[in-house]
Amino acid sequence: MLRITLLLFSLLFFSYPVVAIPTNGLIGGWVFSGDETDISGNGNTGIVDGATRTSDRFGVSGSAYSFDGNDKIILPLDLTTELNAGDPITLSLWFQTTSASSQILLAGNPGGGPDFLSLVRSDGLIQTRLYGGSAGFSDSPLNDGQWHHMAWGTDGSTSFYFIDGEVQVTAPVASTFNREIELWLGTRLSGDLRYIGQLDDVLVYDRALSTLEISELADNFIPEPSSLILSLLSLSCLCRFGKSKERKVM
Ligand SMILES: [Ca+2]
Ligand SMILES: [Ca+2]
Repeated sequence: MLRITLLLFSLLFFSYPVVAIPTNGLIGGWVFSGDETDISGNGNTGIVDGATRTSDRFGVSGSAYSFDGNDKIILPLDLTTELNAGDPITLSLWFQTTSASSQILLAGNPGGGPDFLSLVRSDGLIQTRLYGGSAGFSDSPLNDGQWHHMAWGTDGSTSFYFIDGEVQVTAPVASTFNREIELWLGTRLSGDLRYIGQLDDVLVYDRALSTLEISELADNFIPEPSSLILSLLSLSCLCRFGKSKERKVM
């Protein structure tokens, strides 16, 4: 009975991702698990305009959003009340695209400025900007139709940029600064650079996440079928071992 319970628990635990979202400093979070609630508790529910629900990277239906080139989602997080000029910030999201033209994943300053921007370019590289300066480019094209995690930000003086938990080329953060009243997914207010692809699990922090935290965010959200099998096998072996040990003692 114990063995069956453990196996059922193991199946449940390992077949679904280990959700390890750091909550310290989380000022906005949208994981789209059935709705657009802000999981930070700040109440900034996302406003969907045209984007449609789709399966996330685990195949769970209705847990991510698809953009067809005519859509956006507004995340009404008012950074003018959350941040002072030059404060640390981390932005994190997942995307999946095959786009081969310049398109916006996320844009702050929806009036057209470059702050808090992430953009897929025609060469498939993902460019980020932060506080008006370039935070860098991805090391390689990422418009391969696979889900990728990206996180970028600054500790207040040095910018950072990670793809799938690996550090990318970074650039100094510019001194210019605009705090945004909302962030947009899929386009700018001007309506240009509309995104075609999927987006999911957008997180905003008022601090710089550590390299370990970013790596864990990327890893813990990647389903690993091989480790699932290994885990089940090792658990099964452990149960067998425990059973035979019990017999010996008796
Ligand atoms: Ca999701
Ligand atoms: Ca649409």
